[in-house]
Amino acid sequence: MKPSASTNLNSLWAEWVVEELVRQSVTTFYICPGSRSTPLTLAAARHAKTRTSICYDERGAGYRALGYARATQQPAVVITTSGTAVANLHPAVVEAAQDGIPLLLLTADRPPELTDTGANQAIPQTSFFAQHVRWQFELPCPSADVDPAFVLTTVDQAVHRSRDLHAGPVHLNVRIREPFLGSTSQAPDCDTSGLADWSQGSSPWTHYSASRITIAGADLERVVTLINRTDRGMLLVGRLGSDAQREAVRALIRTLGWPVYADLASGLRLAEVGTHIMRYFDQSSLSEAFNARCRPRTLLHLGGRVTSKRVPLFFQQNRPEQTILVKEDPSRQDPIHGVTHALHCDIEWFARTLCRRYEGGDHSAFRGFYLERAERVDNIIAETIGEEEEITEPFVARRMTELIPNNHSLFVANSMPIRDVDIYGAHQRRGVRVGVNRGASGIDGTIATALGFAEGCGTPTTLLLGDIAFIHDLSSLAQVSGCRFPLIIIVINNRGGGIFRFLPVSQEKDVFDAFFVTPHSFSLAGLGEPFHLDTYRVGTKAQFDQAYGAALQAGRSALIEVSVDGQKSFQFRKGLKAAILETLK
Ligand SMILES: Cc1ncc(C[n+]2csc(CCOP(=O)(O)OP(=O)(O)O)c2C)c(N)n1
Ligand SMILES: [Mg+2]
Repeated sequence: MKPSASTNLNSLWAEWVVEELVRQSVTTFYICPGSRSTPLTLAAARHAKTRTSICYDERGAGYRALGYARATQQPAVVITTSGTAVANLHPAVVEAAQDGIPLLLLTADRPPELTDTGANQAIPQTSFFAQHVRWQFELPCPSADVDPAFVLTTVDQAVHRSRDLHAGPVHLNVRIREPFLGSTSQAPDCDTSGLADWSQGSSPWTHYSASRITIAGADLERVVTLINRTDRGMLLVGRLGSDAQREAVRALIRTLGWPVYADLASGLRLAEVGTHIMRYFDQSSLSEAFNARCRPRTLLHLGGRVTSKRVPLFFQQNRPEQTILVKEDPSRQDPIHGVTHALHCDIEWFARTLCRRYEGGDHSAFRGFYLERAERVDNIIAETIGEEEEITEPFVARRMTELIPNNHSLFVANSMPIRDVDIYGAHQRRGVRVGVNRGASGIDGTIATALGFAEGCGTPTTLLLGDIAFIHDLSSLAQVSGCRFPLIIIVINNRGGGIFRFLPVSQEKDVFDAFFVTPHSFSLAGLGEPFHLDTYRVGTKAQFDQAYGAALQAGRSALIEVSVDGQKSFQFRKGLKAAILETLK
């Protein structure tokens, strides 16, 4: 690219920043309107190779970028003006940091002479996200005295730090002095001769090699020997980041022949991967008789942590002799303090290596024990949900996973939706990509994250969320119709936070409803209309099939409000749990 002649250094630096991002294959920009960020916005908007979306609010923009990166492992860029605009990015930054998701923030800031002077819309922005970012840097006000290559190497480092190894959020605070609009018709007022070669080409200034950590020698031998020698092994699969990882783990599942517990975030939970997946382990592990017989000697945990509370509890009470944890970043992931071997290395490499090195015995008896019970539990769940005439939350979770087409993506909100899909979800949906925000497990930003996830996957997407999570992110409804891929929002309106019914505080009758469930009588479907969404109201099982089927067929973004009785769904889950325990006796 040839830098356009500009008498305004702000424009020139902004053009370099955007061009270098594009050369690093970072082309998705979520832009929030504002004045101080004008040069950045213009550079992104006018670049031929960027894909830009306008977001009205920065909180939603941050989450949308997070959702995009969840699907692609590539950062999207968020551009904001100064002040509280920056502060609104905080929740998404925290979620990205907790779950190792790339995110690139370009926040415009005032020049030093307007900092801490009472100037309008000026807050301390330097190091604003301090402990939550992988890297932060301040680009000073553009100056002819500064080597232009500094701008490019700063961008290269920012991209590298956001997506390599310990991926996560990166913050570039960009100081900009007025005027914001520069002429593009005159010669640039700084020496750009050092960029001559760069300008003629299309490569980034600095190529960073992608890192891949492998282990060797005694560390690898020790673990391979343990795995080869164990007679009762179990595989636990948490969040996996990429399709390449999933393919490698699928191959490992076939090679080991061990029983497998696949978390919803693994992307394997809803798919049929051979006959090794133990479904409903979460529910099965409730039976003491079952627990006594199914403790593995060796637990091999690949990827992120698991959604279920009961699964870690099971391993705390039935400790395996060895717990081997394999994950790609160095952070601790061991809330029950059970890990005996922690391998910080590339998951795909490890799975493929183990496939080649595995010489263990036949685990079919141990696996069969699990699978036979899983099938019984599966039947009980299908029967019980089928027989119940009223629409319940587990029904919606299960039915949605039966109806969602294989080329769709699915985003599931925290609170009961993620638990219900994890426990009751069907398992024939191999092509469906699944996203969840389990880094900090917030109920916020869910609609925006699902939108970004749809854009990252490049597919129509279904979002399942609760009414309070929906209300939390109402402002993001304004972004939905601007998305190129249809988002079908299924909001389960049980009139408050149904999850709290499972907690001991539910017995504190004087405060429970008002302070925890936070009941309301709002009708939510109508909120879709002003934002150009097709709307559906559902109160029965048949209506659910009809509405979801129609929304899928229409191929447009839609809002489906499913009204359920929260107390009845709670009782239904209790009954189902009792039936599962009975069958496992
Ligand atoms: C940002 C944030 N605020 C508060 C919470 C605590 N919290 C967890 S679940 C929940 C209620 C969610 O209600 P809803 O979305 O309707 O789902 P339901 O429990 O009914 O399935 C709340 C407030 C949280 N996890 N994240
Ligand atoms: Mg609710």
